[in-house]
Amino acid sequence: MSDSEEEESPDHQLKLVVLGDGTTGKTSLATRFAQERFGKQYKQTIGLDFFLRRILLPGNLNVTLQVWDVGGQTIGGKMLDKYIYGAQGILLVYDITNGQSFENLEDWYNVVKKVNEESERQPLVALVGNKIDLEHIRTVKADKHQRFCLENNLSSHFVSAKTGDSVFLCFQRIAADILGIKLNKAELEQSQRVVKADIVNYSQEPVPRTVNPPRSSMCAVQ
Ligand SMILES: Nc1nc2c(ncn2[C@@H]2O[C@H](COP(=O)(O)OP(=O)(O)OP(=O)(O)O)[C@@H](O)[C@H]2O)c(=O)[nH]1
Ligand SMILES: [Mg+2]
Repeated sequence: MSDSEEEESPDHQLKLVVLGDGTTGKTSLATRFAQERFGKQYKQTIGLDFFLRRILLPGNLNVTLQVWDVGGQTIGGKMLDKYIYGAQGILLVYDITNGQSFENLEDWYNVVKKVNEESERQPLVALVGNKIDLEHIRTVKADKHQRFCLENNLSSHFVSAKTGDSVFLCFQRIAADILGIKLNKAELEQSQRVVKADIVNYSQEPVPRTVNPPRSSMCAVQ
């Protein structure tokens, strides 16, 4: 097979939906992953934002991750079910320094379960403890996190959107798990380094804030 043929291997597309209370760092995580940036200033997400990044998994597999960054205020709203529908992966995000944000994940998870009640294929659900740079003021104990994972069969992640610690690894592991690909130690170590290649700058600055995403964006999702 020639190089050009190899490059043309079809992309996989995965829809990942990021859920959790306001200020837990969902937008920061998505921005860190897709654009290698972090902003200290908080700008509430109204409705939904989109981010996109292509990654390469073992076996020369190109995977485009569509990250649906859902505003924390959407819980209880009419649109939330629609945002979650069709996701292959769900990231349940809490702030390790905010116990309430962990307790409230139960509500977010219940919505996910309800939306997928009737569907044959269940999304992979990941529990993501963010802000591990603030370990010294952690209030949610790691064993609580682990118990929630075990009880619900969730994949477990601790990250910092601020420092970038384990953020790429988190998205890479989720994508690999969804596609049934095993990552070896070298690949996991590689992803711990800051990877700047292959960034698809989908959300240009300033990041658009849309209550109802444009139809074209919605239709792009399979
Ligand atoms: N120290 C620290 N601060 C963080 C981290 N991630 C996010 N923040 C800060 O937390 C605040 C909220 O971050 P956002 O990413 O906007 O939170 P969000 O979950 O998107 O909030 P909503 O859009 O309201 O749902 C911002 O001031 C961020 O700078 C982190 O890993 N460490
Ligand atoms: Mg946000």
